[in-house]
Amino acid sequence: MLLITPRAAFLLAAILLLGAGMPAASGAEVVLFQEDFEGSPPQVMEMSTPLGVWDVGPDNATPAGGHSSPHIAETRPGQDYQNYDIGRLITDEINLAGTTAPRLTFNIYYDTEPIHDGAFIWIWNGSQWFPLSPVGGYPSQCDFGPTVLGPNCWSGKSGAWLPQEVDLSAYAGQQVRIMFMLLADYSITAPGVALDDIRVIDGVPEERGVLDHFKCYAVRPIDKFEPREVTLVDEFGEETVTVLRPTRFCNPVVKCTGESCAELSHPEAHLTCYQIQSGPRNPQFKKRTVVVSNQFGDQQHLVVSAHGDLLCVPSLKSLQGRGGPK
Ligand SMILES: [Ca+2]
Ligand SMILES: [Ca+2]
Repeated sequence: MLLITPRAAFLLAAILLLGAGMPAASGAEVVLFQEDFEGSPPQVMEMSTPLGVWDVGPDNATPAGGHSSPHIAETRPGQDYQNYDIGRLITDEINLAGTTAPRLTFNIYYDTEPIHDGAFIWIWNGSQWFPLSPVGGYPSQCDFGPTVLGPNCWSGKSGAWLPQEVDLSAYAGQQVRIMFMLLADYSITAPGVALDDIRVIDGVPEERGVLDHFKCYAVRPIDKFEPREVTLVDEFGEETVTVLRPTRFCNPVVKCTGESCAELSHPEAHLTCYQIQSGPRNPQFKKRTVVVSNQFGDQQHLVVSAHGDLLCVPSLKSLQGRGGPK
């Protein structure tokens, strides 16, 4: 989303181009369940019982950023979990009637004994529990000892809050509950697991895949470009930036792997990218870790370390302009 300042009328044109160059989203997101632990009581059926492991409170121990502040759900706040802990946080019932492609998203932070203690999620469909797996799979395989089979899990140190996504399409039309489980074996403990921003959403996947790949070229402006100030709002926050100059022009590109080539979804949609500079009054950028999955690898952990330095604006292109060979 862009907030337009009075001095940034040019971006209004960019937004108009966004409307002209790219189709509107085909279906709005429908939020079926949302729990950020900021209100009370939390929408959970079971948390502190039977063994009193999970609780909700202000976050005093995890890295900054990556979740809604200040409250989180965490195992044994202020202390390590205990040997043999079985911590179950089970949501209220979530109605997936009428959904087509429901998905669960949440943020997790964990610091457990590697392998032998860890967390995982299951789903209740009204009659039975089934294990769930995040998109891209769990990062570890746990071994809780001889009495529990080793499920895949989140275990060891996450180092940061990590966003997770789980496909719930198999449960469309059903009434479900989600269980977040921490299991600990008989020795060695650690701070535990924290959760926040649990959401179940429908109506997203068709909108994916409408984005083409882009190949970007270095450009310089022929006409003088007047720097201007705009305010940008995204999921990392709001900042006011100065748009300095166009530096890249990007074409949608057909990419072939072996003999298989993907067709362009929107051959008319191009990008023009501008170098931007963060304004002096913006708050200091807090580093955060994101996990991305694409054809070059699942669950790639990336540290986002600085304010944005490039703004890419959807653009229409004409080859009839000035400027030398076509
Ligand atoms: Ca929160
Ligand atoms: Ca242990």
